[in-house]
Formats: sequence, C-alpha cells, structure tokens
Amino acid sequence: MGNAALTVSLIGAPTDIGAGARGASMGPEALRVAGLQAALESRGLAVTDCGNLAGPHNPWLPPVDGYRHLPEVVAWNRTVHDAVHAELGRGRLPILLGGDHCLAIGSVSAVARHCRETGRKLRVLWLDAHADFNTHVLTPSGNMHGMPVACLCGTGPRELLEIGGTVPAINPKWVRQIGIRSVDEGEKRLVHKADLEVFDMRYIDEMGMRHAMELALATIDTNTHLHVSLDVDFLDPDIAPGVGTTVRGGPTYREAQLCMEMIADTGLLASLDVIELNPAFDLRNRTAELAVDLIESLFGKSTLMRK
Ligand SMILES: [Mn+2]
Repeated sequence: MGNAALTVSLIGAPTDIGAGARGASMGPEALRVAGLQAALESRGLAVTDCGNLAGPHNPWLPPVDGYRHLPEVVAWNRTVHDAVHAELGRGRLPILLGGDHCLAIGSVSAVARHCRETGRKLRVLWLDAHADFNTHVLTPSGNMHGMPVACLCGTGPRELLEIGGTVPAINPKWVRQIGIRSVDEGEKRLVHKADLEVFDMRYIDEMGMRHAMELALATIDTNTHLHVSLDVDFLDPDIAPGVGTTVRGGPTYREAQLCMEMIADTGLLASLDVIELNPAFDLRNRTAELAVDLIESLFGKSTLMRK
C-alpha cells in the first residue's frame, strides 16, 4: 500500500485571465516556494514538475458581450486541457497549479475525456465559496472564473464548451459542490435547474463536514476517477487570506483537514486543481503553506492509492 507506484505531475498555469483581481498568475510559484514538491515526495510520491504552461498575457480589458478576455481564456484552457490530458494518458496524477478558476474548464474537460477513453466513472468535488455557475447574461462582471461549472455543464461560449471533445463536457450529476456561501440570485436558479448537488455552509454548519463528505463521496466505487477542484477561497479567510475573492464563514482548519482526509481515505483521487491562490493578497505566503499542508492530507499515508 502507499503511494510508491504513483507519479504526480505538477502543471503550472500562471495566469489571472479569468479573475477580477490580478495576482493569481503568481500562484504556481508560491506553491513551489511553499515546498509542494518536497511535501508530496515525503508522502512517497514520485513528482515531476512539468514547469509552467505558456499563454497570452492579461490585457485587462472590459467585457465584450458579457465575457472578459474570451479569446485569451479559450487559448489558456486549450493549453491546460492538452497538458492535463497528456499526463493522464501517461498514467500520472496531474496537479494543476492555478491560475484562476476558469482553467478548470480545460482541466475537468480533459479528465472527462480521459474517463470516456478508459471507461471510468467521474466524480468532481468542487470545493469553493462560489457556485461558479454564472453566464454572460447573469454575470455582473464578465469575469470568467465565475463560469467554469456552467461551461462544463454546457452553458457558455461554444469555443469553451467544445474543448473536451463532447458537449457538455460533464453531466451535472457527477458534481458535488462543497463550502458554497456566495451565489448570485440568477445563478441560484440555474444551479437548481441543473440539479447540482450542493453542500453549502448552512448544510455544513447544521450537519457537519463529516456528513457532507459522506454524502459527497457516496456511490463512488473502485472504477471512479475522483477529481478535486480546490478553489482556495473555499477556506475561511481567517486562515486563507491569499485569494482575490474572500467570503467570510468558510471551513475552519480542522473542517478543511477532515474534508481532505476523507477524500484521501477513498484512495480514488486521480487529479487535482489548486486554484485562485493569489500571493498579492497573502501574508508571508501563509495561504500557500496552508494549501500545501492540505494537499499533503489529500495524499495522506493511509491512502490506498490506485495503481
Ligand atoms: Mn471558484
């Protein structure tokens, strides 16, 4: 048992192309400085740092037809898709170091494509303060980091919907959202219409993280590919100030640890996004260090890793 046979690939995507504040482009380097590779190696994993992907600069323009930087967002997501898909094809576990959350369109669509090719079921755990289910009609800002779940489920610009080879890239029934506490009114309607399963903070307050995670991880089996999309704003800003979109009332350190440990216990984690870390808002890199700490728990030594 243990992680010995598993190789992890770190893929940096240094961009804030979909965000409302600059700085998530520095996320990959902050995670490296916080010792991510050594932490994973100490868990018995072989780690390959693939370096950073390249893409267009952030032109910092206003939205066009409800989308900010759509051509650049498409370019980045195509690159992310190809890189994540290639690493999965090599039998490796990709960790996407964001970058803002629009990049999950590329990574999750690549994971979905890989699951189609290999006959695996997919479960996506979306750990976030926000539902990220905005559309160009509803969005007040046009920032595309608020739209990835909608795009993955088939609502959004065609160039983004088609990146993973099928439209929609995923079925909303494969998604479990955890930690949600900030959703726009129109967005709320769409989330209900899509029948997304959401464990919001009210649910976690009342039922506890353990119960939420038991349900979020229910009905998976050994043929399930478990993908975690960790938006660092999932965490309470008291412990994780280094994000552009803090929302009060998130999971505490212990709740976050329990969440990670319960995912590790499944032994099914097969790909990961670490997203929206923004060093420009951080204090002495403490949010990056917390993220590394939590990632270590995701790969905990009790994990029964898949071959
Ligand atoms: Mn997000």
